[in-house]
Order: sequence, then C-alpha cells, then structure tokens
Amino acid sequence: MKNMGFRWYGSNDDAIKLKDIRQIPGTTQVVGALFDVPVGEVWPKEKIAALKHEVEAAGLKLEVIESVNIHDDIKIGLPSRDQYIENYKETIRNLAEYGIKVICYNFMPVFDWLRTNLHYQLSDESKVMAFQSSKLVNDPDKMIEKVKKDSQGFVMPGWEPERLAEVKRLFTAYSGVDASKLTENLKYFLDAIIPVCAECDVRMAMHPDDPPRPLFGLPRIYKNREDMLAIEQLHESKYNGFTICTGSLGENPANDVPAIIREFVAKDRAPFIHARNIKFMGNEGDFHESAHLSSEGSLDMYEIMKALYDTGFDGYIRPDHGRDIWGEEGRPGYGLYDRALGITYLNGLWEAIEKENN
Ligand code: CS2
Ligand code: MN
Repeated sequence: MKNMGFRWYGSNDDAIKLKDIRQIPGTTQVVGALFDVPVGEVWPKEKIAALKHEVEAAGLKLEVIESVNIHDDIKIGLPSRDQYIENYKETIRNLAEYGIKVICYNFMPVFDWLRTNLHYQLSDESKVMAFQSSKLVNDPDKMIEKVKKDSQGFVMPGWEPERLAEVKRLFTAYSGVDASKLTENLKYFLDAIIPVCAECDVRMAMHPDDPPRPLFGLPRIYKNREDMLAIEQLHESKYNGFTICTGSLGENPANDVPAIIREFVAKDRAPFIHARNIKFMGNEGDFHESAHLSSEGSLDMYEIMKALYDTGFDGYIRPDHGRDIWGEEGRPGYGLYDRALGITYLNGLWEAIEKENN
C-alpha cells in the first residue's frame, strides 16, 4: 500500500530506530508526534522541523501526526478552553507548514484507551494486551497504579505522567459532563478549528473510544456508526474526519467494521486507518489483542482490506498494536517485530486483492 506507516516514539524514547522502520518492506510513512510538548501548548516549529528532517533523512515521510492531544478543559468546556483552542489552531498551522496532512486525535475524557492486562500471555508464550471486565478495578486511582506498574516505566500514549497526576481532580471536573455535553464541546472545538484545517489542508481524524463503551461513568461518544454520523454532522467538512481503528471499533461485535469502512471511506471521511485484530474471549465484551492475521483473531482482515480497496482508499494506514514476541521487551503493543509482520501481511493482502481486480 502506498502510504503504509509505522508509529514511532522518537529517537529519545523509542528503542526502534528509523533505520529499522525503513527496513520493513513496503513502509513509507512514520506516524510521529512531539512527546515532550505538554498537552495544550503550541507545538514549536523548530521541534516539528527537527522531527521532519530526522524522518526524511532516514528515507521516510512524515505526513501523519498521532496525536495532538486535546486539553481536558476543551472536553469539559471550561472558559479556559478558548486559549487552548487558539493554541491548537497555531499547532495546526505549524504542522501544515511542514507538510503534515492528517492529525489523529481522540475525545475521550480523562483516559485514553484502557486495558486490564498489558502482558496477557497466549499459549505460544507471546504477550498481548487484554481487556476483561472482571479484572476492571473500579477505583480509577487503583487502575492507574496498575497501568503504571504493568507498563514497566514506559509512558503509554494517553497515560502521560502529567495526565495521571491529575486524575482525581479531573474526575470531579467531568462530573457534569455527560455524552450530550461532551458532544457539544466537541462541536465547539470543531467549529473553531476546522476552518483553519480547510485553509491549511490538514485533515482531522478522530480515533474511536477504546473500548467502545462508557467506563467509570465517563461518557464515550465515538463507539459505532451512529456516533460517526452524529460527529460528521457537527461540522460538515471533509476536514472533520475519522481514524477508523479496526481493533477499537471491532471490540464491539455489533460493529460491522468492513461496512463502516465502505461507508466512510467512500464519503472521503476516513483519511487514516489503524489495522489490527482482536480476539473475543468468553465473556461478552472481553477480548485480547492478537497477531494481525484473520486466522489469529475475530476480525476478517481480508474483508477489511477489500473494503479499503473497493472504495479506492488512498489515505494513510498503519498496523496497530502488536504482540510481544521473539524476546522483544518494550512498550507493550509497540514492538518492532509483530508490527512489521502485520505490515507484511496487510501488504500481502493488498497485493493479492489488487491483482485479483486487474
Ligand atoms: C492507541 C491510542 O489504539 C491506539 O491507536 O494506541 O493511544 C491512540 O493512539 C489514540 O487514542 C489516538 O488519539
Ligand atoms: Mn488505534
């Protein structure tokens, strides 16, 4: 696939080298971010330039950012949001100047994605991330302690230390924010930034909530097709788009992921795809992540790639979380080996589908 990418945490923070990424056949894009700019602040041009040059010097491209996180004041709808929105606009303009085409973000309150085990061992001794409702610790503080311990010192996306330190305060701040209030606040944000995106040709791509259901009483507003239709209507523009994360959406068996792809890619509302597989476990809603292959998980990756092909997808795609295999120990889900296998598999499916159709 033309724009196959690989998420990378930067030379200070990722054991994986750009050269390693370059050596994964059929990989052209790095999906990157500035991890040292606190959420809410403007991303400085010099730092964006440095990242861009580093990636290009390695023979790769940087056109997708994941993520520019949204300050909680914007999601809560506090008066201070206006300043944070101004900063966000400035960041969009700065990124556009360096050729960024897509910004991935999410609108989940307090937590980004959540798992109950970051090292769930499969029978072949590979390790994956898993979610089991029975293992959910209902006290958010205890939950955080557990995630911190499990991630063994790695900063997980969305679990940055400054965010975690504030969780108690945030829970109180979100107490009046239900799904409709959160949606209103998303609209306020989109109305402000989408015109800037249109001006600079940068597409926003909202990532689904993961898992796609409310947790700890906090609202979730991007869980399924209906939510996508509602979000689309908040601000009509192709710049108000989605990241379709097959794993996140697929965690609810009621979501027909290939159908969602067909609908939203055809409408040009999905500039960015996360392709990963998950496997349902005994209990309703429980799952563990798996190798990308259809044979290893519950999602039909062939149908997913076929939906992309049939709708003429020419946006950006990356493998998502992988297993920890072959002795690799690193940031859970973000090792080199299994994501590289994922890319090879996805590219193989794509080649076969392309040839079948020509
Ligand atoms: C996760 C998220 O599933 C995923 O891709 O790793 O952290 C994701 O990157 C963010 O929610 C996007 O804003
Ligand atoms: Mn994802």
